[in-house]
Amino acid sequence: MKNKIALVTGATSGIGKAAAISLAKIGYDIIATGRRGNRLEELKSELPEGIDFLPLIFDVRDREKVMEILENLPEKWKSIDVLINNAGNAHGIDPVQTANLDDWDAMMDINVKGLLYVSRAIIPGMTSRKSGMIINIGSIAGKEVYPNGSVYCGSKHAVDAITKGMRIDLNQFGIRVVAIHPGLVETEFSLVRFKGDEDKSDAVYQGIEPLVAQDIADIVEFAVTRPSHVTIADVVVLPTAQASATIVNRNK
Ligand code: NDP
Ligand code: 8X3
Repeated sequence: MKNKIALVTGATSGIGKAAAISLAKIGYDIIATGRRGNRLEELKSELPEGIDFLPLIFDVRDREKVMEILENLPEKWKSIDVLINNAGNAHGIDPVQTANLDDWDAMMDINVKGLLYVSRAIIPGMTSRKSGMIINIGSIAGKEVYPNGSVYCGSKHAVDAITKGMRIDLNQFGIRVVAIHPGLVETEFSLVRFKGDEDKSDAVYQGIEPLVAQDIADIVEFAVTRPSHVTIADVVVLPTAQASATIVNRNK
């Protein structure tokens, strides 16, 4: 029997990479996307034997390329069962009055518009087959707002709203739409946010036991392995040391 297919965006590191490996371990063939082709090659070497793998290198901001590549997938890869919209990052942490406009563009273009482009390319196949699952990786920043995070929080609130809208529009097709909203997860996320400053990045996780990418991949695996009448609609997951976006117990 043919394996099911999962497409994971942002599979070159962190949550996306862990989710791709977890789904491969339960028998999914994997389409993995990202801008860093060498990282996709590394991922291939970490997948179990017998799993087919299609690496796709593109920037989710590039609307034409996203549509061209995803609307013209090789025949074997056209029937995507699970789409994981994970690609995204925070860029900078600054007050609105001084924040960098390029950072704002990056967050809205990647976290919101990139997710939309990928979804728009994949959803018609799901509606025609009347099946599929979409998992959007939101954030605690999509449920709350914290100082100097207005635009990242705005982008993740948009992901929350778009997820709810997808669930409504796709309900008639039996497509399951899932949102997972993590708190602090130690990945390359903070290195990107702080533009490579390791001290600032490390400080984010100092004195706590943060979530790790595998914690989120475990929830992805749980969602996709539920029977077809069950949708895990909305999950907020925090490290135990974190009570809200801003309340973190660093006494450890
Ligand atoms: P990482 O920085 O480790 O991973 C981000 C992934 O997104 C990479 O694979 C990167 O690939 C991809 N990506 C970023 N920009 C683009 C782009 N323009 N085009 C294509 N791919 C892109 O961070 P995480 O794993 O932590 O982040 C994954 C998701 O989880 C994000 O949506 C993030 O907002 C969310 N999240 C993270 C939390 C955390 O604390 N870490 C908490 C809550 C949510 P490449 O650079 O190769 O293109
Ligand atoms: C990532 C978590 O708290 O940095 O989405 O916004 S946070």
